[in-house]
Amino acid sequence: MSQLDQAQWFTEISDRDGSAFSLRINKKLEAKQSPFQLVEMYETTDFGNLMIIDGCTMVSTRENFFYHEMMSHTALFAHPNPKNVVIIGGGDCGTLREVLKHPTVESVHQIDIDEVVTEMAQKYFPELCASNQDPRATVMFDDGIKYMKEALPESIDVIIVDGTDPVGPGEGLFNHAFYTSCLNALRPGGILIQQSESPLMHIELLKDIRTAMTDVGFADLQTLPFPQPIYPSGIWSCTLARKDEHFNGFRESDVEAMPFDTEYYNRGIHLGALAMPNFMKRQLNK
Ligand code: SPD
Repeated sequence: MSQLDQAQWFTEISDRDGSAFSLRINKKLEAKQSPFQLVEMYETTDFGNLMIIDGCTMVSTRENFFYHEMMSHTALFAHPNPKNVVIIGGGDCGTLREVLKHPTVESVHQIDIDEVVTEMAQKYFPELCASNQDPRATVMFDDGIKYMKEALPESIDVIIVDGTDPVGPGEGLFNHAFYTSCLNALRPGGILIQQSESPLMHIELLKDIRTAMTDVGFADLQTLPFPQPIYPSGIWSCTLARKDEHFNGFRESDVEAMPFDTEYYNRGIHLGALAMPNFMKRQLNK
């Protein structure tokens, strides 16, 4: 159970990074120990509602758009015609909502192992769950690793891995076996996108992710950094991996004409994220 200090601050201490991040809390809303993890909900003074899983910040009302938009639109606009999408994890449904904004998308299957996360999101982040009843969406609670292993070969255009950190239930989403299942399930030209932690603090992990994706046969990778105010270091990343083709830009004119609103994502942001900062280039040998 997370401890608040006397002045009601929640602090995520990130031992592996030698850093900590705090948010001031109005009140605790609810906490549930699921069979997989401890899910806690708080009302903050300035960031709206806050979901914490096993002591780590996951989602806040105020800033989740950075993460959810970068995890969805970068991959969907890099694909020429995404129709069938799978989300592994994603139980708060914020990524699902963004994916369903795309008119080309015909089906989205979301597989999160933990129903409690979605239960809490429906209660405390109803705006993120606003599209859950879309007829194109199927929300399932199951083992995403098993789902990908059993997926029909060449049946999916975009796979989005919106998991927790690579500890606990999220661990198996960061290895060769899982990436092989994803590669097999993607259609030619298909794209896997995964949350790939902080490029500042977790570069070794990021290198391992990229190496494993290349090892299993993905043809091309892109790692895009983006602001992430409530995660350790404040900068985060997603890594896109393309099956058997190199990335060829993204559908810039479709982004300019997109028939929906975003808070962060636009053509310039996507172009800017592709311009990898020098510290990342050096570390990733790009
Ligand atoms: N350090 C926390 C990393 C969590 C990434 N996933 C968040 C889920 C938001 N949909």
